[in-house]
Amino acid sequence: MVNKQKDKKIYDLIEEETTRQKNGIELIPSENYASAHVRTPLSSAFVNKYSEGYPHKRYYGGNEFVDQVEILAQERAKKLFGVEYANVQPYSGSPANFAVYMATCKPGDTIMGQALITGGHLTHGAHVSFSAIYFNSVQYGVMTKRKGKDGLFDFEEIRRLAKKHKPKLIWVGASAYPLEIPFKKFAQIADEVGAYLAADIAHIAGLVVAGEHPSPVPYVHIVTTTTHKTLRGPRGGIIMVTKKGLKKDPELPMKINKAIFPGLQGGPHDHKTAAIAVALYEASQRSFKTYAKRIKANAATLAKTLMDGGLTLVGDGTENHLILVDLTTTHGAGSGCFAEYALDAIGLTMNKNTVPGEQSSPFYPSGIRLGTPAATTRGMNKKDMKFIGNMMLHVLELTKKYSLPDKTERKEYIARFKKDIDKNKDIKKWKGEVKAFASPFLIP
Ligand code: DSN
Repeated sequence: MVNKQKDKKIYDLIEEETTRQKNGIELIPSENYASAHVRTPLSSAFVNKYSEGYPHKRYYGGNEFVDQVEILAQERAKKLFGVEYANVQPYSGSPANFAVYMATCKPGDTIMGQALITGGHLTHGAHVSFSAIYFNSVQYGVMTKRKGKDGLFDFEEIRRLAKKHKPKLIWVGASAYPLEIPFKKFAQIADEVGAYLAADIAHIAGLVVAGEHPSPVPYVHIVTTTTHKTLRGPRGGIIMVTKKGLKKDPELPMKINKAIFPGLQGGPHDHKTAAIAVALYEASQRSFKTYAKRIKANAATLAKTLMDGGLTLVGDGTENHLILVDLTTTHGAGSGCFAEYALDAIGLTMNKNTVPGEQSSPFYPSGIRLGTPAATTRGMNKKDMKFIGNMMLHVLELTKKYSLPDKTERKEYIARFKKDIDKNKDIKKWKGEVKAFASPFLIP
């Protein structure tokens, strides 16, 4: 606890953020609430330590307990995900992915990943990221309509691109994809062209370990994840190598270790490693399986409520924790920014997002992305999802009258829109209702 007398400014900001979280409902699908057990190591004595290197091979003294913590985290990750090797030092998901590039490619090599605008991640080859600046990035997209078991993936096109460009590394895994990912299909293509296949399961890791989403482990060579999304740990990352990965390249673990340190990072954040170990323990418990099941059941109910209310969902629903609302036909291209602002104004936090076939731009996208991991952690159930869905429908009815103007008029128009929303009587009333509804649900 920050002492109010010693640093009132930070004390007050923490109080305000705590109140914001309590009175609203967190629906950003990549956010969650870590338990008190997970949060405790973050302010433990491990926060004071430096430990460059790996267990029993450090560049600093005094690491006998850090070593045990890191080995415990590695072992728990290996057991939980069913992999041969785990590096628990990445500061987060992007550095984890950077290290995978360093371990498998040379600058200039060709890599392939799902385009950001269609739900992929920045680090899978988006033109503004290191992954396209230092590598030759080929991007695959998704279709606007699902194709049976393939979801939104067009495997003919992905295979064609892979055969044409012969990437060294292919990424599978997304930040805004509402359907199950058919890892086996990606593996067939990667194997045909001799590429490394890396699954970035940051969003779905919690579902995977609970058996609520098929695991990529039998099919891919490398798995990366963040630890703070559905996995419900502290902010951090893990890189893993599967049996198949070891078979392709027995030196992969060594290459990944070297890529993380000294290639990319300095001292690992040992306090966080301890928290990751606790989170992995929690995720191995039976209660976590129940939690993951409920995340999906809640997402399905919320998706149905929104569709029954006339909204269009990418993939016609959800098969995981995430929902992507495509507002293009109902509200107009670029209307995600109005939706995000107005929903936030009543305490429903989610993010504007591009949609497959995007007709606007990443800063003024045509969709909103939401999910149920955090609300489920607070104990909300299917009935509560109906309340959230109906509140969203009210707000989105109200934002229908706003549409994104030309670039020249945007600044003034959006400023006027925000003023309208801030003084709107219905918004104020709904904000009160969301607060009354949400505040009794405890945050761990
Ligand atoms: N920022 C994360 C997300 O929201 O999905 C991806 O890294």
